[in-house]
Amino acid sequence: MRPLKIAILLTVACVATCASTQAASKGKPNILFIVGDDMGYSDVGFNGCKDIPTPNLDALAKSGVRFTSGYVSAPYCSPSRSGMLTGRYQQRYGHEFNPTGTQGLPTNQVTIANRLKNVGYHTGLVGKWHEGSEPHMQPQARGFDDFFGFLGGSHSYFKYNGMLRGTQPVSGEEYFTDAFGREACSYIENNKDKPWFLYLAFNAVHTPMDATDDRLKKFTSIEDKKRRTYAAMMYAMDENIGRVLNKLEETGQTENTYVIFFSDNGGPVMPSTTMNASHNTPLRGGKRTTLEGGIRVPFVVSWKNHIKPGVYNNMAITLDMTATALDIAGAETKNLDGVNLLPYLTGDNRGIPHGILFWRFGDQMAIRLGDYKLVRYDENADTLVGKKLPAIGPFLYNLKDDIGETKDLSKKMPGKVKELQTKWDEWNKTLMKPLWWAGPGDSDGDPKQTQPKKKKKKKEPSDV
Ligand SMILES: [Ca+2]
Repeated sequence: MRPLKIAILLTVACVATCASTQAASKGKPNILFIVGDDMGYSDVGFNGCKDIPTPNLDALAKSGVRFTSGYVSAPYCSPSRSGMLTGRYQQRYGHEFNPTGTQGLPTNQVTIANRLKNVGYHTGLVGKWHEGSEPHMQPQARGFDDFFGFLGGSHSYFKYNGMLRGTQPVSGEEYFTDAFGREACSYIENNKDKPWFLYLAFNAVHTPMDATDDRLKKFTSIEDKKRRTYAAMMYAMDENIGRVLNKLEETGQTENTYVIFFSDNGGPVMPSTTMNASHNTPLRGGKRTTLEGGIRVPFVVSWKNHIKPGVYNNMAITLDMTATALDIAGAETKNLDGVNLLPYLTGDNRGIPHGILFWRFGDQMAIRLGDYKLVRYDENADTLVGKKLPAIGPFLYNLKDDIGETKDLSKKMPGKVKELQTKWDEWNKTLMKPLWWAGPGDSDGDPKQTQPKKKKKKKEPSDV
């Protein structure tokens, strides 16, 4: 075939494809996922926080639905974010623990970015990835058109070593949380004429405890230095969420944007975790446990004029946020564990999204059936010895009467224990063995360990 003819055919094919993509994407809502890192359950105003103002998050919650039983699928960073990205329980594909070295979100899984891109969305990630640092596992190999951020699980908020735009290093001096807010605003402005998906993945308020002086000065009344720094870090994230929501308003996109917010796990309050002075009150336990403090998180869905503002008390999980987004975008929804929440929030469906939810994290487990929860958890949550201990239990709690998991009912209600254990065992049979295990020094994303192509030279501390 002659070159001119090939060129004409290619042009015709491209025009046809572009036209079909444009037609498929016309009128679709934008999708904005905002994720906080290691936030305490009660460290936002809408969950009762008194010493740290979060006016912008509170406004977001007020504009939409605040969930009182909103859960993540894992009690720490990478697997929790992985479940959200695929809309599936991450133990189904072996991603039960944080990756190190060449590990990452298995490439046989499709992400929400892949699925949305297939129906004409422009896709972007700003912030923390933590799903693999190898070239074939980086954001732009997993469905994201744009990427600005870092690949590991945590990072200094001031040092740009490891910050990337696409695959290229970026230098700068701006505080990371501000840089992420600015980048998110640019993304929203630049893509206003087409449907877009933005995963705004803050590393705030994960360690290291880095804050700007101007914000620290606002919290001199907080005596505990770590809590003061945490407050300044939270305030910075809240400010930047405000900038992003304002940008939606300025560009006339608020009514056409489905927004969600959650923290990727509960506040780390147990020695040997990345303790940041967060509070999970009234929940017990925290990050790295299957107690409520590890898995029940601040959780908001907002879509102006589509979702009536309110409070939702039935169980939901982050996998649902993904399923909802895919459904409203007209994207493929096969093989998901999440369900579309919209019919439940609008009242079109008077049932409940989930009668039952499950967790597995090594030898820890949990199942919630209605108000009852059966749980095995790391004994370090009780002993606070500062190292992982074998899981103890099972214990049975009625969360309706006992949200703090203080009154074990397992001896009084052996039938309920058996019922929940049997259901959990059935679910467990559908899971894979983990593709990798948490290492003895699982440092939860220490930047020294997760920089691309940088080999670990010495044992990392477990509390970074
Ligand atoms: Ca986290």
